[in-house]
Amino acid sequence: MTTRGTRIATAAGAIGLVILACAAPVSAAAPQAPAVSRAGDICLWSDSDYTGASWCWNPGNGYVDVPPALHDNVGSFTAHADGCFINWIHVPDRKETRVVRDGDYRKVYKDDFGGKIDAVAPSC
Ligand SMILES: [Ca+2]
Repeated sequence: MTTRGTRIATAAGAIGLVILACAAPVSAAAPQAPAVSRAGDICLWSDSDYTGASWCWNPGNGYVDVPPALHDNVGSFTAHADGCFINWIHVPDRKETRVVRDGDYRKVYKDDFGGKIDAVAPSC
């Protein structure tokens, strides 16, 4: 009787811990605004002066096609990581690239390579 009661109490305690562990990350992530430029990211905006639709890439993501809102439509960017902007001429053998270095930024980029960007990758 005593042994059984202890087992149930232990099981209930374990379930309580699991619920707490699952709940914590959700409440911690909720206040985060989208597309905040963090260390280690390259962030792109659809308009100049870091405005409009935005999206951030991290080198750990590997090669990524930019979202539709930013395809051939990057108005500004900030880089807090090294990377490579890619414009595909003919997949997979012909591309134009621009090396991006940690610390690079452009307030106005659409009249340059920003108007052509299709993808971001860790290196060119
Ligand atoms: Ca393009």
